[in-house]
Amino acid sequence: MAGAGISTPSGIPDFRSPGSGLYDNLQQYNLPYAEAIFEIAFFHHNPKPFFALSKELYPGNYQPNLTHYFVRLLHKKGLLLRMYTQNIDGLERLIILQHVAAFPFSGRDSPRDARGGPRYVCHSHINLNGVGIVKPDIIFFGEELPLHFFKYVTDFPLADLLIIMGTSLEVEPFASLAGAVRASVPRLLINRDLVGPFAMTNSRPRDVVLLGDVVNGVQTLVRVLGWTQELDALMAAAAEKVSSHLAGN
Ligand code: CNA
Repeated sequence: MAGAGISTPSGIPDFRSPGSGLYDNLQQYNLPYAEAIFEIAFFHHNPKPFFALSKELYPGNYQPNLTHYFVRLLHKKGLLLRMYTQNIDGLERLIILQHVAAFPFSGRDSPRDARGGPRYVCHSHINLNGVGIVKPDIIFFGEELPLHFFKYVTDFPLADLLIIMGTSLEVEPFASLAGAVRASVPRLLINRDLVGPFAMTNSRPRDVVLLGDVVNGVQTLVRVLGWTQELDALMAAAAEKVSSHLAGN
């Protein structure tokens, strides 16, 4: 399970980190309150702030970091059942360019998102002063979750390890997925602060926490597993492929 914290090392601000998080830096958009920028009702009323922000996230502006490649390595080793991400930056998609058809990513792939960004589909045409607005295929606050989210019902009981990285576990129903693995299954949190069940008295005996920067945490785990060289090689090869893809070769 992942959140905005896995992309801050790529330079993309998260929501809630004090000072650097988006919620502390939205003054320019003149919003009634910070969350409005991701609310469907507000988007219908005024989509401009969302589009201004999402232009920032346009593919090519940011690159995947070691945490994304770690997920790729898990997949390569046949150890990844599925990645559940809350992120809209598309960096997970960017690392799967070579394996689009095979990666069990909890999203849908289409030729148009091959550059890694969210798909822009004609979900709903909203009539705003006579102008049709195309809504990106991401889930806003206040929208129904897509059907593929509910794969968790069969995925989570099958898991024998749950890794949670870079999320405040504040947003439901995503946050509650952490409780959907079997009680005997170890849960590893790699995050700057204690969140969700890890911060509560109902944490489980097999819970493990690597507090601090997510890249350092993942590097530590990878070192203990003896995978450092393999991850380095994967990153070098993939980064080369990504840059030549973005350059249009
Ligand atoms: P959040 O609520 O902002 O929480 C981020 C968590 O990650 C916090 O606990 C931080 O302490 C932690 N964190 C941040 N940077 C690091 C770091 N370098 N090392 C370790 N821990 C770190 O974000 P969530 O994802 O939990 O909230 C869900 C929202 C955020 C979803 O609706 C997303 O769409 C939305 N979001 C996505 C992006 C993106 O796509 N990159 C950016 C900002 C917000």
